[in-house]
Order: sequence, then structure tokens, then C-alpha cells
Amino acid sequence: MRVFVWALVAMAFPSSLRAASLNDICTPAYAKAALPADGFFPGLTIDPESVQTTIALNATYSSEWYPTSTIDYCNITFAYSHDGIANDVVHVAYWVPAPDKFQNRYLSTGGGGLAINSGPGYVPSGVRVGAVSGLTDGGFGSFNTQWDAVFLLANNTINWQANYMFGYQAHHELAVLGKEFTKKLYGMSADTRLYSYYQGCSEGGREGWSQVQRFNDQFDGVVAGAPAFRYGQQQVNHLTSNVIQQTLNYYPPSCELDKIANMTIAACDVLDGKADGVVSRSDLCKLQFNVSSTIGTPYSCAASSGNGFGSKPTPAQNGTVTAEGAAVAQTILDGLHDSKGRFVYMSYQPGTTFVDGATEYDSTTGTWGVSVSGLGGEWVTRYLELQDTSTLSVAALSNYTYDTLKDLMVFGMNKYADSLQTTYPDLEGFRSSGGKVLHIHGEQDNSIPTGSSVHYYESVRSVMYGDLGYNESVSALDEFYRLFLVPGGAHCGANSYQANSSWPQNSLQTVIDWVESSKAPETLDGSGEIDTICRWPLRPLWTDGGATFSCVYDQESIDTWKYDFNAYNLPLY
Ligand SMILES: *[C@@H]1O[C@H](CO)[C@@H](O)[C@H](O)[C@H]1NC(C)=O
Ligand SMILES: *[C@@H]1O[C@H](CO)[C@@H](O)[C@H](O)[C@H]1NC(C)=O
Ligand SMILES: *[C@@H]1O[C@H](CO)[C@@H](O)[C@H](O)[C@H]1NC(C)=O
Ligand SMILES: *[C@@H]1O[C@H](CO)[C@@H](O)[C@H](O)[C@H]1NC(C)=O
Ligand SMILES: *[C@@H]1O[C@H](CO)[C@@H](O)[C@H](O)[C@H]1NC(C)=O
Ligand SMILES: *[C@@H]1O[C@H](CO)[C@@H](O)[C@H](O)[C@H]1NC(C)=O
Ligand SMILES: *[C@@H]1O[C@H](CO)[C@@H](O)[C@H](O)[C@H]1NC(C)=O
Ligand SMILES: *[C@@H]1O[C@H](CO)[C@@H](O)[C@H](O)[C@H]1NC(C)=O
Ligand SMILES: *[C@@H]1O[C@H](CO)[C@@H](O)[C@H](O)[C@H]1NC(C)=O
Ligand SMILES: [Ca+2]
Repeated sequence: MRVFVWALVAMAFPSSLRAASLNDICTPAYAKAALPADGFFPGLTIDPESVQTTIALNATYSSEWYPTSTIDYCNITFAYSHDGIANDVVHVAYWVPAPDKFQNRYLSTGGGGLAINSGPGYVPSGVRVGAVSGLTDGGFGSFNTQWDAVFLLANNTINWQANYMFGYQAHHELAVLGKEFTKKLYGMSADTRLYSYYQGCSEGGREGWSQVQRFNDQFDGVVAGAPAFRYGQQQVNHLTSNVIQQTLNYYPPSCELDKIANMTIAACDVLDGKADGVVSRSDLCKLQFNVSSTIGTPYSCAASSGNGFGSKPTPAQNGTVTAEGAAVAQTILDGLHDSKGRFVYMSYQPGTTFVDGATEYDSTTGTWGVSVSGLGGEWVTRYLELQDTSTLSVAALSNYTYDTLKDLMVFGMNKYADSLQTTYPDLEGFRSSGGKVLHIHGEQDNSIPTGSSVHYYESVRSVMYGDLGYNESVSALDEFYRLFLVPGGAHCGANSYQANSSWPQNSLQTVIDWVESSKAPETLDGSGEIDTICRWPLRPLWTDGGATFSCVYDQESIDTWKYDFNAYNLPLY
């Protein structure tokens, strides 16, 4: 039966000819005939009967990651399994453009948080530029099943297959299968080049880097936003604000921390030379703003039902900023230090809101207390303690010190060194294969420190070009790896607290131009009130009262982004 269908399809649509329309290719029979051949990817077996196709016409998508677009596509899904693993099913979905819109491109898209895909979040970005655009379910059960649902086989027993699939393997398979499927689907001749790309942010940024660090010629161009890499540190770091409050024994009312953030924004806005409500130079803010200056300022907030990142309902509040509140904020901004005062991990930039520092109001006692960070808590209970729970209890946290956090960071970094840490700094293989990476991070990210990206850039620079002078090594990196910090940008998007901030909406097109037309981006288009985003290590600066803009080299500012992680005996890349 299978052979018969193949023969029929092959006759109807000879692979050397392009199909006429999206309707023609959007059938299970046509898609089946384009599946990678048996043995194409040793160890994987594709199930031809699993193929499903869904056509969508005139569908409009909007995102901060690509201009609003109306597209036609066919969503083609199929399943495969890993040889030797019982009950293993991995689903992949590819959004396929019409044959006359196809531009010899393939795009993989990434996930966020504990999800390995973003559903329809990024795939339109590829379809609109003529790319087949893929996503994977990692083998976790369905496109909507998150990794944490399958990470443990039982309490104390890790599902290592799921761990490595999340870490990097699923994306490798998605891309290798996707590229072959694309070539066959459109009947590309052997000498026609298929360009391959990746786009993702947060966990999706980490997934992008996981590929760049391992699979040299898999992607020609990668857009990696705010990567959740240095995973062992990153996830535990969400608990740092909780432990600081506990150690200083002060739990600021939500309105007090919000006021401190707003006053920081108001004071630091102008340091970049333009009063636009955007802190474009958080490094100058770090050098010049003293949180103590907020002490005594009145604040008031209306009652709120809570919003985002698990924050809790809050009552109507008024008060004045206290010395204790300012001390908590300053200690958070200083980053995690161990009991010997050694530096363990960096914090968010000043001007960000204190999401990890959210506290919880107890209406019975009328007091504020700890609200354990969900991302940080689940990392500890499920991934480090191997218990099937997403909640770290307040009682358990009450035992934690700064040293506990450091120990948890080191434990996780080591345990998942080859799957999740994702900071391998030698990119020579990727470079020599001709790959290009566009690395983007909001300078006011409150979930993944902006400095985390700067530090990785610095690790790559020093590992690959440590024998060159600073500017010479930056020039060498410029050939294939460019980092852009988005002024005022929050976590993977514009910042609601800095309304004139924006997000570069053309990043995929930018990396395409770099790869296909050798147009390396000097700056990025900010797609908003701030239209130019400087390339690291250059920093934005307005002069003449905001009339003149330039990207400047400022050594004192650059130095604020250099970290000496002296709490570790090994280099922390
Ligand atoms: C899609 O939009 C175009 C232009 O507006 C229109 O001509 C076409 O009929 C629409 N197709 C469908 C399927 O709605
Ligand atoms: C693609 O199609 C599959 C199967 O119909 C569906 O489960 C999935 O949600 C679709 N994915 C997207 C991103 O549209
Ligand atoms: C944002 O920019 C607009 C236009 O330049 C300006 O009128 C407005 O005051 C700015 N917003 C803030 C909060 O500064
Ligand atoms: C911030 O101000 C306080 C109070 O004036 C002062 O004690 C502290 O040293 C200042 N910090 C810095 C880094 O200047
Ligand atoms: C501030 O709190 C006091 C005492 O709880 C209350 O009387 C007053 O109405 C509050 N003011 C505002 C602006 O909420
Ligand atoms: C697994 O651990 C969780 C959290 O400690 C616990 O609630 C659950 O009962 C345990 N499951 C089994 C089967 O023991
Ligand atoms: C806190 O630490 C003490 C001493 O190590 C231990 O006995 C206790 O069980 C811990 N409490 C929690 C809730 O983990
Ligand atoms: C790097 O070049 C800039 C000019 O772009 C110059 O101002 C700076 O001093 C140089 N830095 C070093 C460390 O040589
Ligand atoms: C801080 O600013 C935001 C808007 O940017 C506003 O919604 C909020 O009420 C302010 N918070 C305080 C405490 O003033
Ligand atoms: Ca500004």
C-alpha cells in the first residue's frame, strides 16, 4: 500500500518539477512522497502514516519579531521515533509556503520557558520570507506538552532522553529532517543551495546557541534572543531576590519596589542624552544612580489582582520608600555574592522591575512575606532534587543562604554541563563553516540578566581571540557574531514601563541579508521611537539635547559589564 501511494504520487508530481500551487502540495500523499528516505538520518524512523496537512489562506500574524504579515501556508506534520526506544514518538510541524513564494530557505523556531516550541509564535516570520518553518514537540507527547511534564520517569529517576532532546537533540533532528524535507517537497535540484536559519528567544535563544555550539554547518544564520543559557546559574538565580529579602529580613510591599524601579527609570532616562522615558544606558545608571536617593519618597498603588510571572494579588497601598526597601533593591542589583563576599552571579540592570523580588501580602496578618519564584523553585525541586513538584516551599527556602544558592548553581552546572548549560565558547567550527549569529538582548530584561549575554560574548572573544588586542578581537568576532543590546528592551520584547522602547522587528531579514548578500549589520533597526540599535561594545549616546545620535566607545561603561566570578575555582563561561 505504501509503495503504491509513493508510485502514484511520484508519477503525478515528478520531483524535478515544481508543483503549481499550495493546494497541490498540501495533501498527505504529496507530503509523504517528500519525506526523507529511510536511512537518511541513521537512528530515526519516520512514520509515513502520521503525515497530516492543514492549509491556511490569508492568515494574518502580528509579533514584535516580524512585521505584521498576511500569509498562506500549509502546516505539514509528521512523527518519527528513535530506534531502540519503546513508545517513542516525536512530532514535527513545518509551515510550508506556496511554491511560487518559496525562496530556497528553511527556518527552525524555538520555544520559551519550559516549552520547546512557541506554537505559531515564530513560524510566520519564516513563511513571510519564503522559508519552510519548523517546530518540534521534542517527543514530550504533543506540541502543547512542556518538558517538565515528562522530565521525571518517577521521583528520583530522570528521563535522560527527554533531557537531551530538550537540551539540543530535538532541534538538531528538526533542522536536519526539515532541510531534507524542504528540498524534496519543492524538488530542488542537487546544485541549488538551501539557506537555513534559526530564530528564537529566551529558552528559544538557548536552543539556538545549543545548535551553533555543536552543529557547525546546520544553520547559515541564527537569531538568538535573550538566551536562557548558563542554565545552572540562570534558573537558580531567579531565587536570589527571595533569599536577599530573607537574609535582610525585609519583604518590601510590591508598591515600594515598583516605586524604586520607576524612580530609577526617571533618574536614569536622561543619562543617555535623550529624555524619552527610556533607559538606553543602564551602564551609566549603574555608575551614577544611587538607590538610596529614593528613600523617603511617597508611593501609592491601587489594589491589583496580580499580573504576569505568577505575581499575587496586592491590596491598595501607600507609604514612603524605606531604607530597608532601598537596601533590598541595591543588594539585588549588586548581584549574588557568597558568604565570603565573592561574586557568584550577575543581576539585572538598574531600571528593570523587580519581578523575581515580588512579595506576597497576607491579608490575615496584614504583613508582606516571601513569594517563591516559580521558575527558580521548580528548577530546584524537579531538576535538582528530582521530585515531581513544581513548588519549592517557603519552609524549604527558609533554610537557604547565599551559599546554598551558589552550591545549587554549581551542582546544576555540573549535572547538566553537556545538555543545558549551553555556554561552550569555542565557535571556530561554526565560524569556519560560514555561519552568522545575530545575538539580541533587551538592556532592561528582568528575567534573564542582560549581562549574561555580554559575558558569553566576552567568553567567546577571550577564548577565540585572547591573543589579540580588544578592538582587534571584536573585529574578528564581527565577521560572524554580533551582539546588540536593545535600549530599554524587556524580556524578548518592548518594555511596558518604558513606553518609547521598541524591539527590532526585522532580525530574521537582517541575518538573511548578512548570509545571502554579505550585508553585515552595523546597527539594527529598532522599529520604533528609537530607530538605531548599536552593536556591542559600542553604546548609544544622544547629544545636542537629543538631536544627535551616535554609537560611542566608552571604556568606563564597557567595564561595568565585565564580571569576575571569583566564587568559582573554574572559569565560568
Ligand atoms: C485573500 O485575499 C485576497 C486579497 O485580499 C483575495 O483576493 C482572496 O480571495 C483571499 N482569499 C481567501 C481564500 O480568502
Ligand atoms: C500544525 O498541525 C498540527 C496537526 O494538525 C497541529 O497539532 C498543530 O497545532 C499545528 N501547529 C501549528 C503551529 O499550527
Ligand atoms: C515618548 O516619545 C514621544 C515622542 O518623541 C514623546 O512625546 C513622549 O514624551 C515620550 N514619552 C516619555 C514617557 O518620555
Ligand atoms: C549611596 O548613598 C548612600 C547614602 O548617601 C551612601 O552611604 C552610599 O555610599 C552611596 N553609594 C554609592 C555607591 O555611592
Ligand atoms: C493611605 O493610607 C491611609 C491609611 O491607611 C488611608 O487613610 C489613605 O486613604 C490612603 N491614601 C491613599 C491615597 O490611598
Ligand atoms: C513524588 O514526590 C512528590 C513531591 O515530593 C510527592 O508529592 C509525590 O507523592 C511523590 N510520588 C510518589 C509516587 O511517591
Ligand atoms: C532545614 O534545615 C534543617 C537542618 O539542616 C533540616 O533539619 C530541615 O529539615 C530543613 N527544613 C526544610 C523545610 O527543608
Ligand atoms: C578601541 O577603539 C576605540 C575607537 O573605536 C578607541 O577609542 C579605544 O581606545 C580602543 N580600545 C582599546 C582597548 O584599544
Ligand atoms: C510605575 O510606573 C508604571 C507605568 O510605567 C505605573 O503603572 C505604576 O503605577 C508606577 N508605580 C508606582 C508605584 O508609582
Ligand atoms: Ca533616555
